[in-house]
Amino acid sequence: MNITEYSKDVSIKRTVDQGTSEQRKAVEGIISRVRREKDTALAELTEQFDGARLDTLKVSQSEMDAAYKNVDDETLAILREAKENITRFHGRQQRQSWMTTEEDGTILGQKITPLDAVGVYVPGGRASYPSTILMNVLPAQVAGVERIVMVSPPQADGTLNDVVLVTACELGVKEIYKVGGAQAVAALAYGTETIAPVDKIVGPGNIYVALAKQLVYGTVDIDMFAGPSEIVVLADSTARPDYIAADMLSQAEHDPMASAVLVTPDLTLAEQVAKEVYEQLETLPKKDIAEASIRDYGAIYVTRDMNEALDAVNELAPEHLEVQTESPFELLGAIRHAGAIFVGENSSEPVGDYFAGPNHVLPTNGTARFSSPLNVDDFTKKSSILFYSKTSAQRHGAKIAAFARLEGLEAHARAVEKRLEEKEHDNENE
Ligand code: HSO
Ligand code: ZN
Repeated sequence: MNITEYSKDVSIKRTVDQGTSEQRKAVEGIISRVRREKDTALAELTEQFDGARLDTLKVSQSEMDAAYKNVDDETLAILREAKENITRFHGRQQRQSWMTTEEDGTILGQKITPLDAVGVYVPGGRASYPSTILMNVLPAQVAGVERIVMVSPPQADGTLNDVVLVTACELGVKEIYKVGGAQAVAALAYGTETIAPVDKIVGPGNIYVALAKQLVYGTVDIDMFAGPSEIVVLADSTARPDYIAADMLSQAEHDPMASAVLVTPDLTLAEQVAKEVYEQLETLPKKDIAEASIRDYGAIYVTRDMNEALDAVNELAPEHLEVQTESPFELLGAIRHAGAIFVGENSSEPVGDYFAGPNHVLPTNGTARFSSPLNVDDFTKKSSILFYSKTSAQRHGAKIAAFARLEGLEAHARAVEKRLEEKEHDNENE
């Protein structure tokens, strides 16, 4: 991991897998096949890609009950406490519908309605994280979404991971289908005999899932095109190198393409962190992944001072930012671009991955410049409310008609003027 002097063109080295044209073609093929052949296509593709022959797509209640036998009480207690924290945090994001009334009787407002149905994609294999189920399902539930559907690719024996089933069950998710990949996304977007379509698809997945989500966007909404995980640590001479190294590795172990970056004005700290990273790497079970990530995407930038370090952070716009400095809260105002900001030396990034309450689905790849963590608003939409009284129609009608004629839209103008006529007519009869 190189220690580099900061320069203005600092960047996180990022690789976002956009998929090859073959992958895109394959996904297009799968989507049109699912649209045509529905459940039959799902069964055949599941056998082809997951090696599982299924009688039914839907997970039964007895399968869910059985899963509980393989999850210990301690795990269950941790899941439940995390669920409480995440629910409470997202509860504070809820917005109210509102209406205002003006003197002339005009009423304007905004009505907030939860989406009717949301599909949550849960990857199979080793990346099937229960924390991700909590982070995707709970905000939808807090928003008031009535129908939440989970899809996940089955293992070759036709089962889903026990912890995945138990987590879903703990959240009250009853509609779970054993189907993954692009075929699951197509089923959620267009529907099959068994799976009714949803309005939005969220959750991480491999490149085929990501491409499928992109292709069905418009028919349904999707969450985001997520890149590999990123962490930037902003630190000064008061920070502990062992903490920083541990936190950088916590992201590096996610993916060989994950990036872990330290930004500091302190060269001594930079050197200590570099040393610590390699020492701590040695004993990690996922050493190979973390080592590749640190080698190819790890970086340490040394800046002239803290102001320049803050510039670097804003330029990087990281998914996760840790601030380990003497007075971290004082720097918050200057931080403009970061998905989640972990303040102070005890707030290690995994605190947010699992437990504290904020969402761990965060903008990657510099998109923190313009987007936010997954949140309750993502599962609602707004309708505007407009009411014009006779008085308001009369007061503003002529101006609106003039505006319409400015745009050459005579029917618009007349629609408004009709109300003025009625008013005159009423008056005549009075
Ligand atoms: N750090 C990951 C989320 C995660 N970590 C799930 C562990 N499990 C992306 O924010
Ligand atoms: Zn993580």
